[in-house]
Amino acid sequence: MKVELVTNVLDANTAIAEQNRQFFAAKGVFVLNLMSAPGAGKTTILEKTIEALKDQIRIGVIEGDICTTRDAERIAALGIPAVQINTDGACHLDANMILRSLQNLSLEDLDLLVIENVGNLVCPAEFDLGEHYKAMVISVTEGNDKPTKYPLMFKESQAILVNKLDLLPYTDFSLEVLKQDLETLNPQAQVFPISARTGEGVVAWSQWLVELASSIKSK
Ligand SMILES: Nc1nc2c(ncn2[C@@H]2O[C@H](COP(=O)(O)OP(=O)(O)OP(=O)(O)O)[C@@H](O)[C@H]2O)c(=O)[nH]1
Ligand SMILES: [Mg+2]
Repeated sequence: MKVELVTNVLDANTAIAEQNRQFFAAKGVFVLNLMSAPGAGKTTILEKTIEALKDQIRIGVIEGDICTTRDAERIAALGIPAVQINTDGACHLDANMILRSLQNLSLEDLDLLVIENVGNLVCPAEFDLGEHYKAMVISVTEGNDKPTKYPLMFKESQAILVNKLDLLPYTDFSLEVLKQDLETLNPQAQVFPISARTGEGVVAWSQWLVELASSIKSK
């Protein structure tokens, strides 16, 4: 009997991710993998996005954290289906965790599924979950050196949200410098300056999501 050797853990992950992607396509759900360093504002951005889009599209959220159900509780409080995955120490989500969590979500009832990954600027970008697009958040308090020091997530993301714009005057962060770095790392990325605190920029970002969710329906 022929034995298939899976050469590494990433190969195994990619195979499950591909299954997830086919499943999402069959259900007509657009899936976004949202990543960032801890505390950049992923959940707060999601809260604002849900407020903006709740009456336009049907959103569901998978929350990934090392421990606690805090983020899923924040999302569920807005009346949105939310599933919490606890990774028990792992610094990223993987495709198998997503596959198992789908038992607790009714994909038929969703247009957009956002997966909030574990707060970490490195590992989550290495693992395909079966999403259609990746997006990441960098907050202005993190410094302009992050794209060049931690390039993978910036390279892999179709959208880059620059959050905490309300704090810009108190930092030395420059949007221009970020855009210059992205010209080398990822010139195709959509950049959305945003403040989840004040709501600035939420409309443009939300509209982008609506267009993606409707594009998958029309396929
Ligand atoms: N001033 C300011 N604070 C913000 C903004 N967005 C988020 N915060 C704050 O930043 C902190 C972290 O926000 P979260 O949304 O929990 O960040 P997160 O990326 O989901 O964090 P993890 O899930 O732990 O990785 C909270 O105290 C938020 O209130 C913003 O636009 N401006
Ligand atoms: Mg969060």
